[in-house]
Amino acid sequence: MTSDTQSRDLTDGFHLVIDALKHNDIDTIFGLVGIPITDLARLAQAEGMRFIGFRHEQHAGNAAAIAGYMTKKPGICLTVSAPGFLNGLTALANATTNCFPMILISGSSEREIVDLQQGDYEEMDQLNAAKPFAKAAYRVLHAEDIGIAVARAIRAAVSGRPGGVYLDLPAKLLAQTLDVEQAKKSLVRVVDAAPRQIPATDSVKRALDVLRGAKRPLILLGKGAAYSQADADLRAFVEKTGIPYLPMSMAKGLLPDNHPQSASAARSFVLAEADVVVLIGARLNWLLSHGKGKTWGAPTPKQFIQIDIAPTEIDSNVAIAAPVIGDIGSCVSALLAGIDASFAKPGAEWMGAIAERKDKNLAKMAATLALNPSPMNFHSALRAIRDVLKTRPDINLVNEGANTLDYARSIIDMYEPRKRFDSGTWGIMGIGMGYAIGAAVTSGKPVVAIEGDSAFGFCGMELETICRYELPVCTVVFNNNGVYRGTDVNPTGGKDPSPTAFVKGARYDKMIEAFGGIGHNATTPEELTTALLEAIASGKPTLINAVIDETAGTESGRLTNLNPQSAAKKK
Ligand code: ADP
Ligand code: TZD
Repeated sequence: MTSDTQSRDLTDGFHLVIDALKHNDIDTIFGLVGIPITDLARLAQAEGMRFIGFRHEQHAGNAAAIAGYMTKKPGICLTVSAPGFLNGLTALANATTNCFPMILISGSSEREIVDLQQGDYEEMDQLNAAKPFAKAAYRVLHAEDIGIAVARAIRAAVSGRPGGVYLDLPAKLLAQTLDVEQAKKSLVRVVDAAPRQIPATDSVKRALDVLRGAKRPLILLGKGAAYSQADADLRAFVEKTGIPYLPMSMAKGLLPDNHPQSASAARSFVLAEADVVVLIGARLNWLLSHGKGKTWGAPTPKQFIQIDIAPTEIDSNVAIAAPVIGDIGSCVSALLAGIDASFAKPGAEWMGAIAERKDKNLAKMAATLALNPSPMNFHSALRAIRDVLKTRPDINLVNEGANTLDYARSIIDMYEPRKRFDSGTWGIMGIGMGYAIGAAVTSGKPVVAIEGDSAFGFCGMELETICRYELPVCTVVFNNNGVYRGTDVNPTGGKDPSPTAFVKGARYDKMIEAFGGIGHNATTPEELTTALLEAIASGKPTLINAVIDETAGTESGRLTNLNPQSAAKKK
């Protein structure tokens, strides 16, 4: 080093990455360290950011994604190169699929060696690998570009339809030096990262015209509506129009599930019978039977009004009569402005038919929930949890599994927005502990994670992370000894268990005890209630092994029809 460079004040790539994130009010990184980013994580902590270290990158990525969904700021996940990056990529793809804003930042190996495929440590062309799974992907080669790259990544993640963004940081970049003054000037603070997108007035008028012609209208709220944080306007729109609504699973709580206009308990009926459906931040994908077929009461013609920020979502599966393109807040407030005293609320016939269906279905469900079979089943266990959670609407609920997901979604009511996090658009298993950690860290509130035993297995090692950071997470494992159920046997009579079977009578509660957490084994709804109340009151990392009848539940939960059936019979 010359005396000239020694005398100048220098900074480097490590510092610039942290400075650029902090410059944009990002205060938390979820990640897993190693070459070349260990010092980056250390520096983040030293500079006052929160670094939450995981045991596997997929869960760090899931935590970042759910933090993004909760806050409308991109969640940050930091990984090492090739394998660490690939572990995080599943979470990035899941975030993009679910429209959650996150940024996966990965260190990468030497460009010259990677591009000539000369075999570097953890060699991989990560930028190109990330592209199909991300909304955008960028690489930074010069320290003076770090500021603009971070700004670009933030804007790409949160503007328009949110999604996952990949940022590739080659090892050499982190060590590059830059003059402090020049470095300061290179930082970019993103102005208006997700600008309002105002819908065209003619599209609003068209939507109102269609709505006025409806005899049996229905509003469908999706997680895009929950994400938009337009809570007051959404509620006003539902209440002013008087239209019954259905929340998609993560939109539960946007209006409290016990709202009189909720049609959840008459879901099949309203989907089949409605003549005009207002989709607000919900896609007509498999979760809504693609907007056609028996679910939708075919061949009854339906008219759809669809509010979405992504114009290409319109007409994805069926014709949309009235698209309204813009951010949900702006679209809903524009529609609200057109709902005056002349707007006729839905007629008594439609509302009466829904109420009748609701009463019938709720009475049926109440009878099932009142049963106390031994061993406990999904219903009696979920009744116990429901009754506890009713008293704590502020608690975050994470939920995955097959039967465990399907039953919990319909049995457990939500009362506040953005408190329910689940398998989402992909129906993915393994999000549980990542989402639980992300939700606990982001909200500072307790989390209850209701997990199928198979689902939990994808992410169980993160119990150590939960214990290490002393997070108020109570995991309830619905243990029925297998994937879906625990009763399958090997048809050959051989020693290997069936593909769906697990060790019988496993004690998942012992796992958390290994890390200093609190374990409970619950075999009755009463034991489950006591354990859950204690867990919530203590705020301590807890795992309840809820022993569920291994014959309860069905293959693939409610998705049995998606399993291909072989027509050929083996002799
Ligand atoms: P669900 O699974 O709950 O039905 P989806 O994930 O299928 O919901 O749909 C969410 C939709 O919301 C996506 O099409 C996305 O483009 C849209 N979206 C997300 N954020 C906004 C926003 N702020 N304004 C308008 N639309 C949004
Ligand atoms: N792998 C991944 C990543 N996601 C998946 N959805 C699956 C595999 C397939 N799968 C399901 O769709 S549900 C499920 C698997 C393995 C587990 C169901 O068993 P469980 O829940 O114990 O979690 P229940 O309540 O006992 O049905």
